[in-house]
Amino acid sequence: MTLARPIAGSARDHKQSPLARLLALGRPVVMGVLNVTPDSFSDGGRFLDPAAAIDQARRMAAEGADILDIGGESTRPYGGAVAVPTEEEIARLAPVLPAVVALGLPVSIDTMKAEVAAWALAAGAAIVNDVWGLQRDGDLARVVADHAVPVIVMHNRAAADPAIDIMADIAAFFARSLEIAARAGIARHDIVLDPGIGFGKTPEQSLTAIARLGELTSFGLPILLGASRKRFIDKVSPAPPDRRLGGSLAAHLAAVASGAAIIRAHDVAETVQALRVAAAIRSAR
Ligand code: HH2
Repeated sequence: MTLARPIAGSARDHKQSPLARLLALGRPVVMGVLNVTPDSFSDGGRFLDPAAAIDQARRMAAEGADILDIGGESTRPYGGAVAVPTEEEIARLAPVLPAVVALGLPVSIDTMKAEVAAWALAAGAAIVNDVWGLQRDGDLARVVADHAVPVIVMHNRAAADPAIDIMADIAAFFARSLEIAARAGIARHDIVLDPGIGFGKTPEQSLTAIARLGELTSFGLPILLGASRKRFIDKVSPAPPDRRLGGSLAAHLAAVASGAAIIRAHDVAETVQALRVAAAIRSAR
């Protein structure tokens, strides 16, 4: 596969990325989720129509999102995803992504495919979000390095194993991803780590990953958490995906208290409000 190289690949060497600028604000950064898919686990089909997707992006921007995370393939944390060919994934994104970029917020591309990432970066995306932590598509690390953009490295497993020490597994996975990234020439300051709530984990392991999130700060890299509407919430307090806002907020507040720098959420207004109130309470001590 031949992937076009950017014209000025490392011209950003001495400039801060838009993500680095957000992280320097010293408050949690909110990433709004935009799924241009028919089968996402919580909102599949709602934003497959380009006009509906662009409206949703606009709404999330108005509600205070700092980053918009757009995906054209469901990662289906709980299995059952239909693999989407590259052309189909790009065809879903093509009528939406340029309009989302035009809103002026940094856009991340949620894909595990190098070709889709290269296409999205050429179309103005500024961050790559890989739910396989650079370990699925062997070309993805090079695309990220060539464009000198930040990458979200998420922990994942083909299947959950309740018998393993999930924190040790996450740490070992990150170590492998960091090695791949270093070999490809990705700058360490461009890497964000994400324990991958709901991915290859039992609900109990997802809870453990949130409870022990602080341990992952030993990598010295920003941490992203995406607990929004995920199934572990249902295990604790039964509710369908669109009724899990309370659980999502509880998990995200706990994550920020443990050092998470970025929160990935579907319900942007409520998430921004919860984070602001939690911060105000902290500073009123
Ligand atoms: N979760 C989902 C998708 N992408 N990326 C990161 N970095 N972290 C996450 O926790 C994460 C992610 C699953 O949520 P959603 O996008 O709503 O569902 P689907 O993958 O079914 O479209």
